[in-house]
Amino acid sequence: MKKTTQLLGIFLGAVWLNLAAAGNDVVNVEELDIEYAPDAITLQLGQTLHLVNKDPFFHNSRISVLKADGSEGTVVMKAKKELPNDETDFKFTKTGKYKIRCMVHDGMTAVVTVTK
Ligand SMILES: [Cu+2]
Repeated sequence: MKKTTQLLGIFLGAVWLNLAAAGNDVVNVEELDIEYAPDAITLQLGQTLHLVNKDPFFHNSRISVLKADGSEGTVVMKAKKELPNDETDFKFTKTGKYKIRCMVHDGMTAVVTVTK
């Protein structure tokens, strides 16, 4: 009986984790055909940006602060080589606008708006 209870606890824990992962805590962005899809992303503080490389070659995404004049400021996530099917998670710590840029594909960018 004790073992059954333990197993049930583990099972319920796994279900809860799955539900949490499938909920609103994650915002998915695909890297496909040398574009970010979507390329305009809004997420709330606390949510995780989840990048998935769906292309058969690598990307190298960097995230920086997007300034009012359109230029890029402080880098908040250093460029990271993402092989096919690689998944990258990033959590923003401040509200504002950010730019995701692939360092190997000119013009492959996305804008992220982080709200409260
Ligand atoms: Cu790329």
